[in-house]
Formats: sequence, C-alpha cells, structure tokens
Amino acid sequence: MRSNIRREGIIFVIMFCVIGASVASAYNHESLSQTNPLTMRSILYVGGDGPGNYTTIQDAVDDAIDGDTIIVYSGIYYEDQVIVDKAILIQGAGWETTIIDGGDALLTETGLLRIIADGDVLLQGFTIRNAGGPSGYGSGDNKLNIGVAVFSSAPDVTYTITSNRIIGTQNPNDDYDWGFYAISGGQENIIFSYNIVTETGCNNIVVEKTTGSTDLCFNVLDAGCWGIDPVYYMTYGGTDIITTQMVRNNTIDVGTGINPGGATNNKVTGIGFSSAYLGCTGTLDSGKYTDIIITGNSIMNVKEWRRGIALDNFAWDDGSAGEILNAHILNNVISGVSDNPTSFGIRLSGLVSNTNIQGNEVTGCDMSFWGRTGYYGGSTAYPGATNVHFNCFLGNSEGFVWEGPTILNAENNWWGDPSGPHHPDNPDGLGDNVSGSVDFSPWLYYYGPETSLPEVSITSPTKGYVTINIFGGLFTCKFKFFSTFAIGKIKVSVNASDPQSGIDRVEFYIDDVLKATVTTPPYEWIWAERGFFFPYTLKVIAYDLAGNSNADSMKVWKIW
Ligand SMILES: [Ca+2]
Ligand SMILES: [Ca+2]
Ligand SMILES: [Ca+2]
Repeated sequence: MRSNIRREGIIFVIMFCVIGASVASAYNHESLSQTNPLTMRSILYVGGDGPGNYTTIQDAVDDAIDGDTIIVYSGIYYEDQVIVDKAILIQGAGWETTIIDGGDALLTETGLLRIIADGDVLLQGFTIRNAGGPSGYGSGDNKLNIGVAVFSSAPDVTYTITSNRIIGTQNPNDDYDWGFYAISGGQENIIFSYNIVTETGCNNIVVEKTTGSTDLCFNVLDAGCWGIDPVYYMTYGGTDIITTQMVRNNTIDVGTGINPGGATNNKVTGIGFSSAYLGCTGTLDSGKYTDIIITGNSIMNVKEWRRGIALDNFAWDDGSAGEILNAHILNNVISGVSDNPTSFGIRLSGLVSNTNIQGNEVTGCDMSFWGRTGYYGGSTAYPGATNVHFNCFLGNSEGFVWEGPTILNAENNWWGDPSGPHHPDNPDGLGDNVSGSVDFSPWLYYYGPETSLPEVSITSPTKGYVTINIFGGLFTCKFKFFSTFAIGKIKVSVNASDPQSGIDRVEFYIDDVLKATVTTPPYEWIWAERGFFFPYTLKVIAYDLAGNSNADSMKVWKIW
C-alpha cells in the first residue's frame, strides 16, 4: 500500500510540473506577461506601450487564470462588455484617467462590468461609463443599463469593488439605469467602497436577494438625475438574509434629480431596506433581514418628499411575514432643508423588531422619525421593541411620530431644548414635537460638545462688608468698606450651577492653597484658620461634569 501511495504522489508531482511549465511557456511565448516566481501568479498588462500589452481588458481576462493580476494603464477603453469569470485582480491607474466606455451597446446580459467568478475578485481604479444593456426595459433607452453587475453562484466568495467612478446614462427619463447591481440570488460577499456613483437614471445601488454579506462604505452617492433611492436592498420569495448587511460612512445627497412625473414622485430614500418585497405587488410574500447595520452615514438635502433611512416590511395579508430583526441605525447625520413637507429622517414600517436607533442627528426634516404599520395588504403589524436613545432631533416640523399601540422607548434624546419635547404630557416643552405613546422622559438637557462654563459666585462673605463671628454667630455689618473684612471663623458659601452637564465639584483655595473640595450642594466651607489681618485671596473654582471650570475670588482682610 505504501509504495502505491508514493508512486501516485510522484506521478502527481510530475503532472503538476508539466502543466505548470506549459502554462508558463504559453505566457513566455506570447511575451504578454511577467510571472511572479514566488506564487506562479502572473501580471498581465493592458494599454500603455509595453511590448505585447493587451489592447482590451476582456482579452487579458480571457488569457488570465485564477490568481492573476491585470494592470490597466491610463486610457479610454471602448468595450461593449467585460465579463470577469475568474478570480483575478483588475487594477486601473485611477478613475481620473482610466475609463471603460460601454458605448451604450446592446447586450444579452446586464453589466458593462459583469463579475460572475466563483473566486475572489478585486476591481479598482476605473471610471465606468456609457453602459449598455439588454433591451426591453422601461422608458428612456429601453435598455437595462448597469455599470457593474455581480453574481456568484458559489458562497464564500468576495467581490471587492473599490475606488471607481460609475457614471449613469445621465438621462432623467431612464427608469432602468443602475450604477451597481447585485443580481438577484447571488451568494457572494460584497465590499463596495470608496466609489463615486452619479448621474444614474435609476438607483445608484441595488442589492437584490443577495445571501452573502455586504459592506457598502465610504462611497459618495446621490439620487441621480431622475431622483430615486441611492441605496436599495430587497429580499423576497422566502429568502432570509442572515448575513451582515452593512451600510456605513457613505455620503449621500438625496436632493438631486427631477422626476418627469412631477416632484411628488420624488420619494427618494437615502438608504432603504425592504423585506417581503413582493408584498408591494399584491402578493403574499416573505423573506427576512436579521443583521442590518446602518452607521456613520451622512444623508443630506432631505427636501420635500425626500427621506433618510427606511426599514420597510412589505408583507401582504396581516403583515406577520418577512420580519426585519435586530437592525442597528447608529450615528448617522440626516439633514433636511427648509420647506420640506412629507420628508422624514428615519422610518420603520410593519413588522420591524428590536431596532436600535442611537446617536443619530436628524435635523430640518418634516418627521424626524416615523413608526407605522405596514403599507400593503391588510397589515396590522407595527414595529416592536424599538429603542431610540442619545439621538439629536432638532428643528423637524412635524417631529417624532409613533403610530403604534405599544409604548415606544425614546428616553435620553435631545429634542432641541432643555425643556424637552412638546407633547401632551409635557405641554411646556419647547423642543421638537412628539406624538403617540412615547416614553421620552428623561430627556437630555444638552447635546453636542459640552463647552459651557459653570456659573460660580461667592455669596458669603459678602464683598465689601465686614463679617464678624461672635460666639459662633455670624454677623454681617452693613457698613461698607473699600474691601472685605472678616473677624473670626467664617462660613464661605458659593452658588454654583451649570446649564449643561451640571456641577461636579467646587474647590476652595486660600492664597492658591487648596483647602477643601465639596461635591454636593450646599457648596460651603468653614474658614477656621486664624488670620493676621493680612489680605488673603479667597478663591473658589467650580468644575462641571465635562471638566470645564470657572472661578470667583475676593481679597479678604481676616483677623482672628
Ligand atoms: Ca435604460
Ligand atoms: Ca421613562
Ligand atoms: Ca458646562
């Protein structure tokens, strides 16, 4: 047995060497590549003026094998479509100078860049423009134009698309034009980062029923020339998305675009997730999301009909299918503009459970938050167990709107005024409106950097008066001196307050020597040391809870 194994092993090694040598010699013959001797992986070059460089990216991809790198020099590459079906790295010289122009070609399958490899792919450093597509889609040019389309039938594969610029059809009548599309049913993991996507007729990014994880980060996006959701995720047909769907640190302008159907059709949502999506077509449907993280995004220009972030369950019937569970909406900045009816910052609709909404800043919208039942069928489902804490809701005209039957926990938010939100239970609140069964108390008394100085003053001894202690009783003479006199043991009293974080402590000094620290009111100290009728400097320093300090002092002539 042992010798058989050894012989098979030797044959395998020989076969490997023969195949390896033939592959390497093929590249050497054509002088098209450099081989890295350490990894046996090749670098193929496109453009530039090196001998044997490829002239099209597709030719280089066709000749590459898994693990190869394709370097593309600056230039404009007119290619109808580039299909990437191998695990390779494709590296442009930067989007400013390296352009793939699809010539609006008629294609049989979507994607000017179409990535379908069953291994890892990196695409970096290109402008991708003028994508064509298959025909039969909607108005405009009748094509489904997509800059980059991806689909892996294999799991555990990662596609990284980074540092590219994707330009749409620039046609506001084109309702089928997406910048990036994760094709329905793909299993790949997606990292889509540091890209710029603009001038799309339809969405910048669509992720449809993709079961791998996604990380959309540090992109610059807008609502395109038509005006529609820049980032849109959907699942349906019973496909539960249990991997992490992360949308973070993107800069999104939702105010661009003019809908030919009129402004009321410009219902643009910066970042939207829809579960049980077919519900919106009148179909009983399911399909969940259980791990959504939306964090650190800046969504601006929320004008009329525009929205920030929405988690919508579209389930038909009673709305109990397609739950969106355990989503986090953290530290996003959503800013509206004036005159913005029907806009909102964050919306949850239908069965959306255990959502954590924390650290966001929503300003200048119509509704800062809108929690409501599902839209479709006879849905009676509401969001449940929503936690809304440590957010800033400021200057939103209709304010925080909760329509559900349970009490929503919205403690510890800043509502724009220390008096709290305006609500029937807090009629004197000068902050944003809150409506519905909302527990908003306690609320924050300040928001943002705590820079206010404490207010502090010495109230005793009285400046310019004589204070005398006789047998333990304090008497303050009305007779006014040019300075302050104290005779005997006296009590030093201080008023200290802070409009934001409150007082941490008050320190008492005589001639810059710390004598006492008091942490709770009343802020008092008995000055019992004997004086010798010298002018002493009595100083008090109040600190707030953020460490800001302020002082008061006086000269005191003290005797006995
Ligand atoms: Ca189109
Ligand atoms: Ca409470
Ligand atoms: Ca302060």
